[in-house]
Amino acid sequence: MRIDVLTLFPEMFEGVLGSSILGKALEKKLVDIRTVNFREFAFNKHNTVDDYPFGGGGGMVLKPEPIFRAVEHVTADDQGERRPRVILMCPQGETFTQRKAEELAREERLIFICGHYEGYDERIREHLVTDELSIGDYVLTGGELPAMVVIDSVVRLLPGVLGNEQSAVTDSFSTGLLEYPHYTRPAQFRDWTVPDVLLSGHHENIAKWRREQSLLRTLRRRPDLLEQAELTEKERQWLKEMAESPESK
Ligand code: 4FD
Repeated sequence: MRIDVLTLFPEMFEGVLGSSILGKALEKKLVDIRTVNFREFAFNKHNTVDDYPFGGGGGMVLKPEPIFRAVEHVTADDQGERRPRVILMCPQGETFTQRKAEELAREERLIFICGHYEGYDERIREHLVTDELSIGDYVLTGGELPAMVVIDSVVRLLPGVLGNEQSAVTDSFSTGLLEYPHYTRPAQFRDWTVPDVLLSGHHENIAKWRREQSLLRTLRRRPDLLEQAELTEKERQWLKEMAESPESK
């Protein structure tokens, strides 16, 4: 996969792209990520990339020319085939989810546009962008952090990026339930012990306990997820009983 990021602040990406699993993925050439400062494509006297809004009002608006030119620059050698996804990070976009990460991970090319202003000239949205994404209902100073969030979640899904061990974690997310509680040594820390079942060595009981904990945790924290989750009829019935009787399990 190749990812181009159009930003006025390429230095913001250095730490994130150079560290941990993303850094390893780049080193191993499992993904090629390039940042492009689109100010380099503002061919006017002061290299301005923004301007006052037509019709008045506060704030600045990102001009179309530098963004269009930067996208045309990074796609200049493209062979045609599939048109790359051009993703605009903005609070009014579609909410980003694991499902969307899985969809983007199947692409061979992604282009991110990160803005810092009140908005983008609407012609960028209409004639350049294929996807508008938001990482959640809050406003940040720029689209860079949201783009890094999306890139991280997509790249970790690419073949070879995670070991087998960790890729199982993704599978458990796709069941649509929250994770069960994890414990490691020591079996007793201060006054706090680990649930007996986890020390029993009884794999069937452990699997049953973990499934119940996942179900209960999802019921209490994210009941909205239960509608989409893959549950047996027995599990739905059990959850209904748990929801009705507050005796905690
Ligand atoms: N929730 C997000 C994305 C960008 C952003 C910006 C219009 C603000 C939050 C266009 C307004 C860009 C998000 C930059 N804040 N700030 O994903």
